[in-house]
Amino acid sequence: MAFSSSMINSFILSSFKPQQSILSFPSISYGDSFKPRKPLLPFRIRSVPTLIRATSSSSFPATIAEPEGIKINSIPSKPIKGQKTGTSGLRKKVKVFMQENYLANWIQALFNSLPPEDYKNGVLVLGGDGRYFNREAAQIIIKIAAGNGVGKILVGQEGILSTPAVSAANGGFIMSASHNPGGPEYDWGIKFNYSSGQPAPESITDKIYGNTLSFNEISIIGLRYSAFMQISEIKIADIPDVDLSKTGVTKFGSFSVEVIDPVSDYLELLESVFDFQLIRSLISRPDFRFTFDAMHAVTGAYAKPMFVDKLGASPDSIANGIPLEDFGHGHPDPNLTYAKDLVNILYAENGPDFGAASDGDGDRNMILGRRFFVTPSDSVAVIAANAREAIPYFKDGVKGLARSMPTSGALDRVPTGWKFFGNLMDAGKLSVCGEESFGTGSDHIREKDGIWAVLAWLSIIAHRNKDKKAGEKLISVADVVKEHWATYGRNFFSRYDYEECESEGANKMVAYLRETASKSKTGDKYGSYVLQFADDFTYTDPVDGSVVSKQGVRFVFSDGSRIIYRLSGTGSAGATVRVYIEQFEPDASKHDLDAQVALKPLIDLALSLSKLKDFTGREKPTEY
Ligand code: VG1
Ligand code: CO
Repeated sequence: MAFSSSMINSFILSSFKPQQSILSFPSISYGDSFKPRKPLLPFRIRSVPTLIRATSSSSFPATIAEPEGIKINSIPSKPIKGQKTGTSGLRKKVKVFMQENYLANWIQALFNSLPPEDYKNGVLVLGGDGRYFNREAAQIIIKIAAGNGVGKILVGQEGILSTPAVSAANGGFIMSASHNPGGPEYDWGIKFNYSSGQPAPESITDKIYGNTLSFNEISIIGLRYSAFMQISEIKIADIPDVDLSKTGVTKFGSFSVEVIDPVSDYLELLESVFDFQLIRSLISRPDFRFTFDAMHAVTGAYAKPMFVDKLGASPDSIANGIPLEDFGHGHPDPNLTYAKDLVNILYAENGPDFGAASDGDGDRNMILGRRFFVTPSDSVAVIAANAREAIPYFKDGVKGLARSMPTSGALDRVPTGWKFFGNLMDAGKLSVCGEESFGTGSDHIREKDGIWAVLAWLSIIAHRNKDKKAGEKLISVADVVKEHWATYGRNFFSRYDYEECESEGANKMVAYLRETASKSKTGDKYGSYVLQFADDFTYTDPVDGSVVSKQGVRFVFSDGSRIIYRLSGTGSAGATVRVYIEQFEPDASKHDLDAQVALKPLIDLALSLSKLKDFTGREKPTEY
């Protein structure tokens, strides 16, 4: 794409707290050396005096440390297999997490993996999307954090704090399985965001995984000394459950828990990024109708304060605005399948002009115009193209743009998962980025941000219509996207998901594809397509040089068409096969074709080339 590395001027937020102004940095271009954004470790937001004194005891449960006024117990535990984090945190069925010590082990392993100076007596943020088991999990996490010497926990009221809001507060724990469904039979998950609020890199998550398995080693050494030390321990504070329903501070000796309003700071941050006055002027027009579907997930807590109270939307423009533990039996994934109700509203006769939805933890988004769906790949491109003129945060231009590898053939810069964007942002190389999986965001925080994307789109539409008088036809979402295609060409894109396949078949298929790719050579014919190259994507982080391999098998053809195969890293059971299909079309007369029609020959090739049906037994994808 034309935007790949147009690095112009830059400006970076200095830190999260109330942004009076956005700091302007002198012109920086790609490749220059510059100072990374100063990392603010999540546990160092405020300092709390050191009061923990370690003591030893062999009584059971053993008292191992005595912060002023509270007792800390040592609970014995054994290693638990399978706690490896995937694309974004650890996700399992809620029943798995409810097994004895399952969550506690992982949290303890995490503290065992961090340098003590990063958390001892420091402040930790705890948030979540309101799903089933978060209440119990919050209490477990609070007690283990206290047991390990954290000085203070900031927790969202009722345990609610969206992924973007936690990132904005420079990181911590997020209790969420994101877009996966919730409830006793469904999914639970936990993410850990580190440093400047970005998802923990693999160097940390690998260490945590190692520690979940190495409880044994500790116990073997311990055997030689004492019967009690042979058992690995979870350090847990002996304090009562904390009331998370009201804001305020509860003190337990030197440790404290502060229940915070989940919305205000995050809202303030977004006010410093966008021109709220401009957006308000659009939303209050009688000839513009807006609707937002919170899918009974975390953005329910943000939608009214943001869209209604600040931006003047009518209260009935918010659908499913109350966060529920089971998302109202829904699947909080903002796409054409799971946000079908919203799609029906926008495609109905005389539907609204603008519709949006967000996922479980508020980091994904879907944007719709009247009878028009904006693909996430187009969304990030359109935002990037219009950012400078419509969004004050980008008034001096954008520093850089990136898409995850499956999102577009143009960049091929980062693998799948937001964790790979954080370093580029900290290094001042990246302003706007997106994933085909309904994730869009910028360097105002270190996560994708659903509400940010909605505000970005509203800003663009508002900007384009700001001089339109009442009665004049407004420039619509569809107009903006079509104009974009006419200028840059259209990338037809589709993703096929095959959920919960049997792992063995899925793994065999990937192995087969790897082998096919490694044997292939430029010029090989695949029907009417001529191969440019095929490989298994490896990503080298340009900032710290870390390398991740096996990120997706790619077949790229001479006309720029691509087929990519990878296994999901966010499922809670079995294997999910993802097939990404993309084809570039410069000819504007073909831009109105349906993507499935335009991509039919390539989709057929993708299925035959992989022998997907033979390996997985699946006739049809699960969605899309
Ligand atoms: C999926 C998406 C990926 C996204 C990840 C986390 O991963 O494809 O683009 O970053 O989910 O998003 P996978 O490995 O299942 O393809 V979220 O909103 O679940 O934190
Ligand atoms: Co999410």
